[in-house]
Amino acid sequence: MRGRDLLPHCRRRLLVHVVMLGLDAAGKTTILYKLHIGEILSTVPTIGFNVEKVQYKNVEFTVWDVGGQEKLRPLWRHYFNNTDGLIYVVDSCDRERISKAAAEFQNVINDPLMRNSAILVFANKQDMKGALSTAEVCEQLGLFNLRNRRWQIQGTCAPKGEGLYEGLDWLATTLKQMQASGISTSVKAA
Ligand SMILES: Nc1nc2c(ncn2[C@@H]2O[C@H](COP(=O)(O)OP(=O)(O)OP(=O)(O)O)[C@@H](O)[C@H]2O)c(=O)[nH]1
Ligand SMILES: [Mg+2]
Repeated sequence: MRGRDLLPHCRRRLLVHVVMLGLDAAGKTTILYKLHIGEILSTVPTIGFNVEKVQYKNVEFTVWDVGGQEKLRPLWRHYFNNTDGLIYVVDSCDRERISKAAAEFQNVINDPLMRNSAILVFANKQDMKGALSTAEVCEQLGLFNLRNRRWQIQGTCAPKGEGLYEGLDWLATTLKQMQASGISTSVKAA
C-alpha cells in the first residue's frame, strides 16, 4: 500500500463519550477546565453538569462532569447511556469519606449500562499533606478485585495538571483497542 493510501486511516479521529463522577469537591470541574482550556477556574459546586470537548492526540473526548453532592448522586445514572469511559475522581485527602467514595464507585461500575466502560480513577489532590497514596486509594476502591474490566489509577494534582494527560493517554489507547475489538458501543471514527 502506498503512503498516500494509509493517510486517511492514520488521521482517523475517535469520538468518545466520558462521564466524570466522584463525591462533591473531589476536583472534577477543576480537572475538566484544566483539560479544556488549560487553566484553573475558580469553581463553585456543580448543580447539574458541565460538558466540554477535550482533544488529545487523535481522540475527541466529550466529557460530562456531573455534580457530586449527595442529593445529586441519584442523577448520575442518567449519564450512563452511551458512555465509553468513566473518570472517577477521588479526593485523596478526604480520609473520612473514602469509604463513601468507594461505595458510590462500586454502584457506578456495577450498573449494567457501565459494564463495558473503561475505568480511569484519578487519585486527586496528591499535592496535599496527608493525602492517601495512589496505592491506598486503589486498595480502598477495590480495584484489584475487578474482573474483566479495563481500569487504571493515576495520581493527580488538578491545578498543576499533573497526571491528567497520563490518564487521558491510557483512556485513549484503551478505547482505541476496545473499538478495534468491537467491544465499545458508542466509540465512533470521524
Ligand atoms: N490542593 C488541591 N486542591 C484541589 C485539587 N483539585 C481540586 N482542588 C480544589 O478542590 C475544590 C473543589 O473542586 P471542584 O473542581 O469544584 O470539585 P467538584 O468535584 O467539581 O465538586 P462538585 O461540583 O460539588 O461535585 C476547589 O477549591 C479546587 O480548587 C488538587 O489536586 N489539589
Ligand atoms: Mg463540579
